[in-house]
Amino acid sequence: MSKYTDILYEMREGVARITINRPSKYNAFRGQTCDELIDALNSASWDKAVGVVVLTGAGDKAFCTGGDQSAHDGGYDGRGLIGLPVEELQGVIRDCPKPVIARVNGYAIGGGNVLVTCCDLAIASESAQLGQVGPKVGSVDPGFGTALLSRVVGEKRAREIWFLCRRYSAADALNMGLVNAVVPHDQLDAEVDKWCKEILAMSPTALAIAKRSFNADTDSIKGIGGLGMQTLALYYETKESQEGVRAFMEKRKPRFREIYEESRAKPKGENA
Ligand code: 2NE
Repeated sequence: MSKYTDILYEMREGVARITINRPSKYNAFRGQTCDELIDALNSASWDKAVGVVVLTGAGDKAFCTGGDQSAHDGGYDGRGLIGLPVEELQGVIRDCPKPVIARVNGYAIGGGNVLVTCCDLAIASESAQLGQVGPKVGSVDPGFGTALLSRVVGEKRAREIWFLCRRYSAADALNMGLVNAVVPHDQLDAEVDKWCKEILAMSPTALAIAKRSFNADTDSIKGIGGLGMQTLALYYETKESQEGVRAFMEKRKPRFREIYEESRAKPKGENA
């Protein structure tokens, strides 16, 4: 019996496949999901029989839609600064000494999009849609979610993605370098298998050195993320952030500007 409730872990012919298994929540992660992903990624990282890790979501709708908004009440339901150890999760993807491939089978939104950004490679179904929602729902993923994204797609694009919160097709994501390949949905597994087989023929140690060398250039972003999460925890205590979560759950437009203007009109110390 599996020790996991929110994810699936399968190991076959050198490939560890980790699946976020919460399709009814569009594979959004809660605290428990993050902890299980961290545990599974650590296992795959240090299992010598594993040569490649594939990260994906269950079902056809979503890869991952980020933090589970139904478990967010001025903070999420798990451990860490914001109730979700996302910075640790992103760190284990980067620290894993093997290539981690995002198999993008559907929506990669919010923190889900950040996971795609952190993975070494990404292969998407034609039906996938990618994008950020933070400023639309009272959140931000500082660190890898912003600064690494700008390394991947360029500064102007990264700012557009965060400031406008649009959804991008898989073809758009390919054009901007956020994914490596796009294939028809029914060919996604065959394509992922092909990439895995090619990687498995390579020297594992050379791959590990190459990955760490790529990472070395952007590892300072981890520090920015830690600082950012500290700030995010304070932001989550504000009415402005909480309005974003409520509006999403109530399926209505958020009243951000009104709340922001009201808070600025108050004397110092009454802004929260
Ligand atoms: C994913 C997206 C674009 C889909 O839109 P649409 O219109 O196709 O479907 P709908 O109706 O919005 O969603 C379908 C069902 O999935 C749930 C919805 O509530 C809805 O449930 P029902 O009404 O059918 O019961 N759902 C989707 N995403 C969810 C989520 N993340 N948590 C809980 N339930 C979710 C659209 O749904 C969307 O934009 N989702 C927003 C995702 C979101 O707000 N993510 C969190 C961002 S913040 C974050 O990830 C984060 C971070 O990156 C770093 C630190 C902390 C947090």
